[in-house]
Amino acid sequence: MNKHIKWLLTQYKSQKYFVLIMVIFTLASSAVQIAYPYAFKRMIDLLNDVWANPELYPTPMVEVNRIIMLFLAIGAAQFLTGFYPCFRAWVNLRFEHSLRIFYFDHITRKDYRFFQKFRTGDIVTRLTDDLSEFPKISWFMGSGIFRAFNSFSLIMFSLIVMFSINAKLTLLSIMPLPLMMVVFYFTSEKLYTNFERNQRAISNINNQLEMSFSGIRIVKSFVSEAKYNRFFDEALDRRFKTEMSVVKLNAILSLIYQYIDYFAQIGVIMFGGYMAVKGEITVGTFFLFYTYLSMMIYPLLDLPQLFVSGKQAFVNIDRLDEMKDHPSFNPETQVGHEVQRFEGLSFEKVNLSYPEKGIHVLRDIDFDLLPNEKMLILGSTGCGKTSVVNLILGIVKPDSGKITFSGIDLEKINIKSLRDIVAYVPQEPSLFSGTIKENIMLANTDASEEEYQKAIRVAQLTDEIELFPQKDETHVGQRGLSLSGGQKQRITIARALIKRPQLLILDDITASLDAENEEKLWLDIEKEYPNTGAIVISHRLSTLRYVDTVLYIDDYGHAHKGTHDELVMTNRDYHDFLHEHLKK
Ligand code: TTP
Ligand code: MG
Repeated sequence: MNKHIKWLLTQYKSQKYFVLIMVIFTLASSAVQIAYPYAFKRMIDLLNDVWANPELYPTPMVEVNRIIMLFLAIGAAQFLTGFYPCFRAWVNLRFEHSLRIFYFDHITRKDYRFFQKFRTGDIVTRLTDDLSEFPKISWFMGSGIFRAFNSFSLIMFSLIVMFSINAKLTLLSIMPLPLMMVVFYFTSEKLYTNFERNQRAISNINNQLEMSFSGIRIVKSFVSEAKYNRFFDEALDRRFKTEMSVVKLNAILSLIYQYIDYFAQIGVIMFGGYMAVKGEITVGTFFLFYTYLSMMIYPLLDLPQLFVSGKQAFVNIDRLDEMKDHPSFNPETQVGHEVQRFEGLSFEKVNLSYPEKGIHVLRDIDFDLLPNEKMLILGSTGCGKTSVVNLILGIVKPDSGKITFSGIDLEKINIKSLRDIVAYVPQEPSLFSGTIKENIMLANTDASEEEYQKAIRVAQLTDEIELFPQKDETHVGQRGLSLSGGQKQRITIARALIKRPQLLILDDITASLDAENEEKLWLDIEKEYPNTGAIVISHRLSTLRYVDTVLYIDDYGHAHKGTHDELVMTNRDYHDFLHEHLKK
């Protein structure tokens, strides 16, 4: 079965009761629409007959009253089916909601390579515009398909009634049908490719916007506003062109359809009129055919639209599935051995490269870390310090070699349980929209007020928070735009501490704490969080005072571990590296 159809069926199954109500509603609404002209035809024929053969109708008012009752019944049914479009819109929303949750959930479990491939703006477009805008997925699944089903049942019901009254006239009236199919076939392919191009242009623009605003400070500091404006102009220009071609094609399509409608009506008037004059059909039948046909034309033209909007929706489905199916290292973070305690860590001949950049970063790395040990990673910029941390957190996988955590192979560990006992302060801290307190509590929503106060105290934030306008209830922007880099990082340190981690990883805290505050941080950690293991990356040599051991990564990607004194004595490169640093 076609994969899109399968996809749709799975979605419908998840909402089967709503779908069932929609089916019933749709059939009822078509039946009501069909019944109205039919009652009219009965009335016309009756009046005509009463007028022509009054002797057959001794009590004509009884007959008339019966038809009036029929009209009243149709009116009542029409009232009920009036809620149908409203219900349909509601079903659209349900689909939109459940799909967005489904794909969002998948995306949050992706690794960094996913986010390198899909820019934020692109992901946002796929989750919003692709899902909810007019001819897109959720509209298609509810309104699109059921409007088509409505059209289809309306046409079928009309045809049944028409055939049962006069087969010859019916056949003559539906002749334009094949013509429309041909027209559709030739235009749809083109519309499909244009639509896809248009969607790409929209994503592109959202990316540009996202990039320019999230990096607005960089743009401004490099005085490159004009360059960005030009980029944006070009992107807008592309979108304008693709959008125009979709509009043009749509205009041509609707013009063609209008003419088909026109010819079909003329046909009925000619053939039907002729047959009515000859007495082959009654005036009521002529009326019925004319009404049914004009009622049918629009749905008939609308049906091919289903294929068009279907194709559009299928493009969107593919775009969502492309994200969902993008391979990730840890798609299942919930499986594997659970670790409860941090009982040390070891690297055995670990190699790491970034194939997309063609660089081999870490070579045959060997080291052990004991449970309560504090280790400093030193090395020149770009030597692979952050990469070591990423390996431990399971964010990247080694090319070869083995990493064990608490004696268990990292490959076999439930990564989520590992991340529960390890806290990580990234080199580039990021905050979420919300208050400072919310940002810190994020890591441990069960933390008591006391725990919270302790964490901000140890992160050397207490005095600073006093200075904020609303203390710790101060809102920080989407990326904490109103805070300094150092403030942001100290908030992320507090966020890490509130987890009471067994292993704390601090990636380059040099910028956020001066020497004095760093000393306070380490003394406080020792006091308030005793027996916490730590891996620290720092460019400040004074950090050496607070750690037990050093992992030095040289410029060839080899690692050397020992106490500072041991390394100075035995490793020439380390000696030189420190020497260089001291000069700075
Ligand atoms: P890092 O591990 O980020 O180096 P570092 O942390 O030692 O550097 P810094 O002191 O500046 O923080 O990167 C090592 C190399 O690997 C570097 O050339 C960049 C590259 N790299 C990638 O290609 N992709 C990645 O995702 C990362 C983290 C690094
Ligand atoms: Mg780094």
